[in-house]
Amino acid sequence: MKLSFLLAGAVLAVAGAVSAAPVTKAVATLKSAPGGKVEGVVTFSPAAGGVRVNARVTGLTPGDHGFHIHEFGDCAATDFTSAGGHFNPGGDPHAGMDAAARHSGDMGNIVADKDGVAVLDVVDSKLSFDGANSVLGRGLIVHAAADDFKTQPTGNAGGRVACGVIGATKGE
Ligand SMILES: [Cu+2]
Ligand SMILES: [Zn+2]
Repeated sequence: MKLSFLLAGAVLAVAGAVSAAPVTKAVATLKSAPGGKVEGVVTFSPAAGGVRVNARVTGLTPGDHGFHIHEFGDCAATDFTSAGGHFNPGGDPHAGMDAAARHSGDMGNIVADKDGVAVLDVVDSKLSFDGANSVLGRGLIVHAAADDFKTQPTGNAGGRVACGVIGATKGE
């Protein structure tokens, strides 16, 4: 009786230690809005001065597409409005990625080539894997149109053509 109780406690302690390990890598797998054919994978990994964001998105119309982290990791609504507005824990205005004051989720535009393929490799200084700026559990949205970096609070980037939930993944 006493031994089994101790063993159960040890198992719980080990499970707790595992779940407390810091997350250092995350991924969002994008799904298309109904009728679209946008697909993609966005990965998040540690980098000096922030979080490295790598994306490869296909099935886009050629040109610029607003690319943001949104507040909620909820892609349930068919128009993806369930993901909420731009991820903005600092209460800043919407802007481009090089602006000093911007939403933490403002990553500018991805640019699709003539085949509809866009790739991105940036380090975002406003993102992290913990605390108020943690990407975990947030939403990743690709828009139909270009982000103009000015219009508040959306960048006037149009509808939402793809959505993904940013989840923890196994580190290296
Ligand atoms: Cu957006
Ligand atoms: Zn924004």
